[in-house]
Amino acid sequence: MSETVTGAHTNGTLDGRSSDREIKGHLLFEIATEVANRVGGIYSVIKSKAPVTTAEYGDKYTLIGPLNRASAAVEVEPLTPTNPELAATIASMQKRGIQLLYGRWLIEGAPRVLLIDTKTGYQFLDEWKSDLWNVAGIPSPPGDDETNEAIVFGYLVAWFLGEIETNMGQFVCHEKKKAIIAHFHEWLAGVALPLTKRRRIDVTTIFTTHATLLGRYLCAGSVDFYNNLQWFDVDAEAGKRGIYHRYCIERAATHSADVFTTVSHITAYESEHLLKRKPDGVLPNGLNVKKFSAMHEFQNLHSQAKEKISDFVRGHFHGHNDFDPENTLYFFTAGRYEYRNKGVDMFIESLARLNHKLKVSGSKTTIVAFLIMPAQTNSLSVESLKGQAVIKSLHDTVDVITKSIGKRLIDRCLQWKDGDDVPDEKDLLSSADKIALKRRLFAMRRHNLPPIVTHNMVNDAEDPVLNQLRRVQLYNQHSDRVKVIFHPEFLNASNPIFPIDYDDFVRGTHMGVFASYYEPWGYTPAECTVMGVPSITTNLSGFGCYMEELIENASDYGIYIVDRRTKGVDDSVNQLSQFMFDFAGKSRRQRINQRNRTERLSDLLDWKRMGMEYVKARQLALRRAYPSCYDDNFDESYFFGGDEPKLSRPLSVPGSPRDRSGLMTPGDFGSLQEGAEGLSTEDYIAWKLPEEEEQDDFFFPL
Ligand code: G6P
Ligand code: 1S3
Repeated sequence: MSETVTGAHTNGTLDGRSSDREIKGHLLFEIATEVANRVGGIYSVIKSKAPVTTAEYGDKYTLIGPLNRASAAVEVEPLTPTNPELAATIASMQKRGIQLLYGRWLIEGAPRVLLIDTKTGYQFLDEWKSDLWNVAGIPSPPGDDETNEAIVFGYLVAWFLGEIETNMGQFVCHEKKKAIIAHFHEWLAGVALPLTKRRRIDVTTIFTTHATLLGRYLCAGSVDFYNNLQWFDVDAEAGKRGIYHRYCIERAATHSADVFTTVSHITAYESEHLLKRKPDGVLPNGLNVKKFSAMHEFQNLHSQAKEKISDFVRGHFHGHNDFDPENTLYFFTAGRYEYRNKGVDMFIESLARLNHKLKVSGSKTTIVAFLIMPAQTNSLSVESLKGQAVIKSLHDTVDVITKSIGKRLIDRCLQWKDGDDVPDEKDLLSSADKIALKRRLFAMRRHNLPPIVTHNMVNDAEDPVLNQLRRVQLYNQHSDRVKVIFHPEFLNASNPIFPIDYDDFVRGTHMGVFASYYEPWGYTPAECTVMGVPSITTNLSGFGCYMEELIENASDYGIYIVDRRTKGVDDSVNQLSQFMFDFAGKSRRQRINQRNRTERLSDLLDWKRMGMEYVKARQLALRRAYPSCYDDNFDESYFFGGDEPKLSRPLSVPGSPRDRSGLMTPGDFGSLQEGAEGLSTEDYIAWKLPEEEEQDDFFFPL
């Protein structure tokens, strides 16, 4: 027997909601496919948010995800549930053959997680597929493993929610009943939403989309996406791309949730047109910001990490180290390999123009530009391995020689008598040392150019990054002021040629460049900011719009925003290369000052501020599901506390970021406070086509 029979629960009201659920002490479940399982940006969201959410909810907060045994083995410590209704629910599902792992996610905040082994639910796949068609009209053609996984996971989550809600009812029937919030992230975790609604499970739901399926697909093609958003025939476009059934899941999740949110205003605008529901609000992504006790600490870390990058660069360019390390800047882009969406096309074209500008201006500065994006590779290339090996041998030989020079110098000094000359350098380097050094120098000779890629690519001839580097002739020639290194694999400290963790790498660079065309939020520039590294982003990314709205003269703070909205491609490329050129002209002192200012923006991105939007979304979900609980006596401070978050203002540039005294949180751009005076859901602040823009639409004085 499948759970479809037992999971349903109604209590007689029209939408299945009881009027006497207790709001205070409610439970929160957050459901995503990336719980204790790193795939992309959603993992960063839930992991970095965990400390603030567990601080608020304690053990009333549980994250639910599919079980990935390999990553759970290192990230999760198994626990026995102490909460009786949770234990009863797990036991009941286990009795029917579903395996679940309950435990503590070993990250800061240590949230409870419930990982469901979806493999144990595949026995019901066919039944669930036909049920999905019957109850929600969602087709599920054969052969789409990702959708099958989403269906099985969705049915198991709905099963769990139905069970726990039933168990809650039984357990607390002599007491007041607690409300339950189920917050779902992204369509892959969204199948449970229409089921929850159809089965009238007594929980209130939030759906947050981190991108739209159609948006991602359309942007990756050659479509003028933003100027045509209103006009797309969404069903037809989804059908043409073979994703109609996935689109149906996403749209059903959007429309079934009590509260629908997304991560930025630009994606809210996109969602309204592509998913046909205007989001109730925006939940921007935050970071778990670690403040140093002294400003110079992060500057020191920059210096140390830069040295690690320089070690790698010396090896990579061996035989061609004809540029001055003191006059070399490290730029980078990183992320999921979406060539057009992540703006890699624009970055490379801009690097070519930057190269030209630096050459004609006679600049002595060299830029080493890294592209860190995982692609299919066979192995590290021999050239890359050799590069690091010859430099390592050089270091080893120089270490031995240095020691023997020291010993010889001591010996010579001990033998010294009055009238003797003071030992000089000819006595120090033996002929054996010279031969050893010569061997190392010969090994460093190279007749080819330093490679532009560190790995052997599976698809070298068709790889878009390599092809564009070839087209613009960025070949690491001696005369080039811009050198390039494509590292088609994420970084980690156990990498044999470039042993550095991503965070250290970012700290050691001078600038991150993220010229995205499709970027609902964009963690990469946000991460740069909290590490005090200036970055370039665009006004088509959620992060770029957010910072542009919040800060006057954002470039003073190391946040450069390329206009990809109103400018043509050529003009945007010129703007990007000009930003990089101007940055390359800064003195070291100017760079240090700018890093200090950038780092001071961290507070703006801290979950301690950003988390307020999640609080508002949950409050709205409860208010919509259980309106009768919100009578005149309801104490709002239960949700919002008494403290107003304050914006810390960098002292070095007066008047910016924009001074907003009083209660100000990022979501005040939009509104999650239904009915609250002065807030409107009418407009997407920071995202408007220019001809529509009106000064009055901004909530805060400019
Ligand atoms: C940090 C260190 C300084 C170092 C500087 C290099 O600020 O504290 O000691 O000189 O980085 O900055 P640069 O922008 O040249 O890498
Ligand atoms: C999405 O991941 P992506 O890189 O595919 O979600 C991220 C987290 O919300 C977001 O930062 C990013 O822009 C989206 O695109």
